[in-house]
Amino acid sequence: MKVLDSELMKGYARMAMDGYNWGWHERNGGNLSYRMKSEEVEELKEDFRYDGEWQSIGWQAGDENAFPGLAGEYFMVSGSGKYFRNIELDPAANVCILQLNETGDRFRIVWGLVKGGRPTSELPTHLANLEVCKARDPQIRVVYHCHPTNTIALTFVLPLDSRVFTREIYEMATECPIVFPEGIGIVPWMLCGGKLIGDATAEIMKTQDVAVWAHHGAFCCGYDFDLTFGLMHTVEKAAEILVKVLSMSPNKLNTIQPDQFRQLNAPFGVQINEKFLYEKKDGRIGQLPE
Ligand code: 2HA
Ligand code: ZN
Repeated sequence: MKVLDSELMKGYARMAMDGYNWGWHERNGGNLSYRMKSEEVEELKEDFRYDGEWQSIGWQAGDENAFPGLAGEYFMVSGSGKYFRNIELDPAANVCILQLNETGDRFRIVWGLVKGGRPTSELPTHLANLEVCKARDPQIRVVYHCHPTNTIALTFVLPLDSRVFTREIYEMATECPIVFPEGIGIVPWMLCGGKLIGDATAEIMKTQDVAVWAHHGAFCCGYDFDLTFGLMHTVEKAAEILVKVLSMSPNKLNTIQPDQFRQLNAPFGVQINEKFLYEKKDGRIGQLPE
């Protein structure tokens, strides 16, 4: 089968367009990677070419990237400098499928980027995340990076502390702790595109599905495009409510209390991490645990 006719390509392009339509992909912002299933590789292999040169994964000076946990695997990845708004229009020019070598430290392009280019500048972070996510749960295949407006705005006014950020987001929508009971991790501002920020993000993704990059954007992971997009959408929706609340008042008159969150655990089959359910002194938004 041709890659362009596959359900995988359609699902990938739809997610890219959804993110663009939500305003999370200005210019060439954001990137999306998918670790392919072996049956998808088998089905699409006839459309691959194996004459591409093996290339190193890091593009910043001194970066030595190796992902032995992903050796030999295939990934659908957006192109560096490509615009999400063009992906659906011309997937073959804006997306590629790459294969890692048997030691996981080189890749070659087997499909796509037909007008030239490299995979996303954030490839080290994507592969670092996909590697730890695979070790945590082999069903996790999608890693998504975008620039969601309200989530980013909050990184200027909330303490850059995973507990506070998560708790304030949780309080904005009952659904949040059910969708991401392990909360949101925070990466302070760091140089993007390199190994250091990749490692910091992957440290979070060992246990959490969402990582916010202060003053930049967010990363999330999931089993498939629907779940991963839905996760980002849920976080950003709650962030938008918080921005509205903060624009009215620095304090909340009413909110969801820790014991009310705990009531969600049994009926929804989740275990909300207790570190987010600390007591607060008053309704002030952004207070640190005692
Ligand atoms: O330009 O979003 O973080 C792509 C990015 C880099
Ligand atoms: Zn970015």
